[in-house]
Parts: sequence; C-alpha cells; structure tokens
Amino acid sequence: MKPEILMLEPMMAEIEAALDAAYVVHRLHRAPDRAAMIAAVAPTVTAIVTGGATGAPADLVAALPRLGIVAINGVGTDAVDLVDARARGIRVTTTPGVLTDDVADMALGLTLSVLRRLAQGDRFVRAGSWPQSGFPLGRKATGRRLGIVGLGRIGRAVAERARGFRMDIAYTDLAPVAEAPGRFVGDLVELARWSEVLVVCSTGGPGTRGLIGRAVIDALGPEGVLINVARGSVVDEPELVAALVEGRLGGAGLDVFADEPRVPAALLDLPGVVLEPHQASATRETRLEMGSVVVRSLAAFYAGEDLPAAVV
Ligand code: 8YV
Repeated sequence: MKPEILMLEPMMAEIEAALDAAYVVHRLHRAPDRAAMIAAVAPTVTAIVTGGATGAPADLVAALPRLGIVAINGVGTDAVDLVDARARGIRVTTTPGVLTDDVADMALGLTLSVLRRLAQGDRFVRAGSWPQSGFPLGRKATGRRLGIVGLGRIGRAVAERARGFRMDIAYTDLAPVAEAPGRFVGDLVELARWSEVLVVCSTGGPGTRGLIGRAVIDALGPEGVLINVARGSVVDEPELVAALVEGRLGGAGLDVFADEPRVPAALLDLPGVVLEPHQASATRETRLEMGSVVVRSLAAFYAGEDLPAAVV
C-alpha cells in the first residue's frame, strides 16, 4: 500500500511524476472543494508537501491526525508552526543550499534593474516612446555601498556577487558572523543610513516581522534602494508604499509581498519600483534540485532513516 501524501502547490512535472510513482498524491491546490478534500483524506494522509510561503496552515495540520512530516519545497519555515509540529511529533524538512545562488542572483538582478532602470527601459521601448522622448538617467551600480540584512547562506552569496561589482559591504544580524564578507553594524537604522542599497535576506516569521519600518526606510532615504528577496512580512508594507509614493525612498526591488499574490496597487505605477512574482528560486535547474531534496526527504521518512534536511 502506497503512503498517502497531501500536496499544497504544484511542483515540476518530473518531481510530481516521482511522487506519483511512490505515493498516492492528493492535490489540495486542485480541489474544487478544499474542506471536502481535507475531510476525505484526513484519516489516511501522513505527509504534507508544500512551498516555503504556502507552509502548512495550523487548521490543516490539526485536521490530519496521522500527519508525520511536512516537507517544505523551500528554505523558509515561517509558514509552519514549528513549536506545534514538535509538540505533535511532526517532522519538518526544507531544501537548504540548493536555492542560494538563484536567490542571490535575483537580489543582484533587482539591484541592477532598479539602479539602471532596466525594467523601465524595456517598458519605454515597447511603448514606442523612444523616438519621441529621452529616457531618464539611471544610477551607477558599481562601487555602491550595499547593506545586507541577515548574513545567512543567501546574504553571503549576495555579498560574494556584490564584490564583483566592487561594492562596499556591511551587514547586520543577531550577532557578528565569523569570516564575514563585510563590516558588522549592530543597529539596523545605522546600517540603513550608511547603505545606498539595502538587501533583505533574513528569515521571516515573528522574529523579523515589520523589521524594515519607518525608521529604517527614512534612514535609507530618498536616494536609497530597498531590495527584498526574503519575506514580505519583514517589511512594513504600508510604510514602504507610502515612502515610495511620497518620494521619501528612492526605489525598491521586490520579489516578495505581505499578501501574495496580491501587490499593493499604488506600486504598479511607480517607475522606480521593480516587482517580481516571488520567483527568486524559480529556475528549472533549482526547482528540480529542490524537488529532488523533497523526494529524498519523504523516502527517508517512510524508510525510517535519518532525514537529510530536518528542522524539526
Ligand atoms: C519558493 C521560498 O518560492 O524557499 C522559500 O522559502 O519561498 C521559495 O524558494 C517556494 O518555497 C516554492 O513555493
């Protein structure tokens, strides 16, 4: 008898095929009646497969009495209640390492796109505006002062790339990090005041909620650029929108939002803002590797072996 698993968002076809071969896969994202599917599978489902931002809602976890593992196809654990999982004896796994490069690439891509007006230039050419008018000057990217919020794997990979652009690097974290690629600044407002570009690479969840608020945004100032490849929750989004609309912040490159897939309407018309649909890890190569980690985690779980990337 194949174990039964509940999938909460689509994965690559190759990964879904591997899961279908080993398990009975129930796809909640395709269910016309979500509550009816949960009720129907509750007695038999032993695993959830989900994304970092989607996580596992508390009511869903509570509704599955035989749940033994939540396998996250991502690195963020902020949308899973880890304390509750531990209390219920539910294992939680992620896919560390394999998406680091892509997310760091996206952070630099957004930085270049905002400073050099890449997305704006593309819209200008497509709109047929080039023959009629000049295009506003951008800002130089090479040599800028770059602040990193959260020097984990992704923060370090951002620093590594920024060095290629001869940027001056400083970072903040809970404490100084050994062999850091830049100067530690304990106070986030001070880091923002120094930074010309501030890149958010921290974890999400209650510990970082609203960390980038009015004080940080004002310290970054009308020439400053905020890049977020972490979680929308880390930024006070209404404050960010107000600062951008009022010109108190120079620009922003955002891959993540507070209420995805909804994006504040006020951002849509701002030329200095680049918006992405939470796609920093979304390359074929990386999603295949992430999915393979998920497949291996589930196989290890059902074989009673050590889990390769367990957080609980
Ligand atoms: C993915 C993420 O977009 O790693 C994470 O936590 O949010 C992203 O890499 C997501 O996990 C896939 O749904």
